[in-house]
Amino acid sequence: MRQAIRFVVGLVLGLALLTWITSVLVQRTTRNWFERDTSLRALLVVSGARQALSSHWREGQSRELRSILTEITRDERIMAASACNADSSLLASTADFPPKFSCRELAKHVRSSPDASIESWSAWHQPDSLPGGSVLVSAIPVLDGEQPLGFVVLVHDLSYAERREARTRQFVLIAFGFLAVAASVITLLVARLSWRSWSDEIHRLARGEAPKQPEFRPILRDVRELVDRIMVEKETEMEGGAWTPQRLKLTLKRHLQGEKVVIVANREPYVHERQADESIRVLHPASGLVTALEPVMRACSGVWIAHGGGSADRETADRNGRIRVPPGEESYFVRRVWLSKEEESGYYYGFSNEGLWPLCHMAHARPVFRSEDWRHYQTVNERFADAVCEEVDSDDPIVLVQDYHFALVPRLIRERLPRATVMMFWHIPWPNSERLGICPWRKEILEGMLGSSIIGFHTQIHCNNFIDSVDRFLEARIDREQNAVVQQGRPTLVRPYPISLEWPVHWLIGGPSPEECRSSIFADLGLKPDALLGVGVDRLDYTKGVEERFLAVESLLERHPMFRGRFTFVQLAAPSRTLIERYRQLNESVEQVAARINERFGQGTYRPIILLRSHHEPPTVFRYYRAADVCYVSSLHDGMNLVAKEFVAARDDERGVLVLSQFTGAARELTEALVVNPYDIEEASSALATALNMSREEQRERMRSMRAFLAEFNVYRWAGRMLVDAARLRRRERLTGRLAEHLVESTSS
Ligand code: ADQ
Repeated sequence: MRQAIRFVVGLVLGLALLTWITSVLVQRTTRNWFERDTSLRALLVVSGARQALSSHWREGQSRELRSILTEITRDERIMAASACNADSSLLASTADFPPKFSCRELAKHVRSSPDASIESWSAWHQPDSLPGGSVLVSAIPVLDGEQPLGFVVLVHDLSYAERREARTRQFVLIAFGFLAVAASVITLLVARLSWRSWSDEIHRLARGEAPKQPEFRPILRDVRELVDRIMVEKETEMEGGAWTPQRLKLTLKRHLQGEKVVIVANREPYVHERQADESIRVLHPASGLVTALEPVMRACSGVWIAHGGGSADRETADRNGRIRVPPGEESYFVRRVWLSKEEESGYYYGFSNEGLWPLCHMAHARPVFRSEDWRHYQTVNERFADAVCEEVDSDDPIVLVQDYHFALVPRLIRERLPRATVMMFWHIPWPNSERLGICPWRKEILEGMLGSSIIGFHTQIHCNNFIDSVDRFLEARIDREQNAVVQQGRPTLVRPYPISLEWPVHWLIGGPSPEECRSSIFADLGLKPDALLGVGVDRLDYTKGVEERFLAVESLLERHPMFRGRFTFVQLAAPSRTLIERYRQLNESVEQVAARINERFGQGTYRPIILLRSHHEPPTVFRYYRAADVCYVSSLHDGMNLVAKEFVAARDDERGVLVLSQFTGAARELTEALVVNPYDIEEASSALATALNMSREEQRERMRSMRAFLAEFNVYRWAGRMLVDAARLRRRERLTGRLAEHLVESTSS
């Protein structure tokens, strides 16, 4: 609009200049015409009276000449006339002839012809002015045969020409003024109309509606991206950059109209277990997934659908399997799905953990695929999809499907609720396509996952592996620019969302100080005050590299005798998947390795490795983190690994060193850790030695930097980014839906 106004101002100024030039030209041209007409008229008048004039002139009859001149001035445009002799003397003149035009003066002009001879006399006309206005003076020679008698002077009134010029100028001005106004109004009107239609279209696009004018379609994506970016920037500005539960709630409200979130996960966040004394205890399972998602759920509310596996789960839930959690806070529901022993065995232990888990982790365990397990996996996935449909209260719910236990659920939900926003997060690595080829049901798994709107992995490498797998095994279009897989026109975005922890971790609030933790843990473990403590916290899983970790401790004591008798490594190991043979073997071998090393380097009550093989509740786990000098995470392959992040989060005293396997997703983010190859036992043991010898200054610097990273990149940001992306996609899908409807309508009409 401002541009249109600028244009109009320019237009008016231009027209004003044009008007001025035009009026000057018009004035000159009309003046020339008038002068020429008047001169011609003078010649006609004089030649008409020539005979009478010359006869009286010859006789010198000035009275008669005067009356002829008076007769001539009856013409209303001839004001006065005179007759001048050839010698420039006045012969006769009308009464009011202006003395200004004397014969002598005029004779100069009349004779100003090149040879200045009397024969060359010719008519002369010159504009001049009198007090009453401008006049044209004409001097026309009068001849008697060849003999010049003198000349007649006529003074023509040109004021009428001036009046006409003024009127013409007025007309020109009015015409141009009208033109300027009309052009300005039209310009402003056109600008306004097109601005309105543009802004209407932009509003429609921003609201996610289909554009009315087809030419707007190409800019649809640009506008949408711009709007999204502005919204995200605005949000970041408003919230000062930090992601908190409140901000996550706000984001959910703003982007998803506060709709409730449905989570589908195998593991429930609160397990009710009946104890030996018949009392019921609530346990927090040792699971990275639960650690990350539980704070998100507390912030968002909604329903968490999970397998009810606790011995007292049934009796604590209502008849629909629902229970409000967290105990005492009750901000969301857990909906428990009951599975038979066979189902649990086939779906969970069999296909998920003997098939998919080793398939996705490069930890040299051979995947086992049984048709029986696959059938259970399909049935259980259907059961969970049914549970989702029972729990949702709209036809376009937001469902977060978690992990490799539910690869088929996204498609099953999509079939039942086509408008749902389904996000699948795969918490473990995704193998390369060659490795995925081992799985007999790779196509079904990929198809199942592609029912999602967004599929998230911890790292870009896993996203790339997934897209390559789709490219290799399915008929689908890969949109490399968008990192999306498109099937039947519907895209599934594939994005990295590195998972993290709540910040601050609520288990630490009001808990004991690092000094208190250290003294109580030292007392519990019977350590000397000058002892050095290393800690490892894991589910007992072969991917976590616990054996390699113990071997690194052994190598440390072997190569650095100064630590013998002084360094103790405590391993909290939660038994996991113990029904699987490979895990039973692991339990045994870990125990054996620890015993062998303790045998080799133990003295008196000193044991270099303390293996605490049981589940520990989070407050205990955090006490260990806070008491330790070093934490060693030695995973052979790990999607992210939250233990590494928990250790950093626990150290608000900025002490302690993290030694971290390069094969964890966390190693890409916690770059100030001592990053090692856990297979390289010597390198790992050197890193342990470096950690134990590290100055407090260096420990502080490294810890401070990692803590700053975790404070910013916390789990609320993780969930927020995913949900904002989901909201964006939802708007896009709604828009595409409307666009499709619009296109159908316009083609049918
Ligand atoms: P997990 O393999 O379960 O998760 P991880 O990220 O290491 O693993 O988290 C384990 C969680 O269990 C931590 O919160 C830890 O405190 C807890 N824990 C471990 N041992 C315990 C014990 N003995 N007693 C009590 N609690 C214990 C999967 C992927 C990971 C990914 C997470 C989250 O394998 O790569 O980081 O999901 O996406």
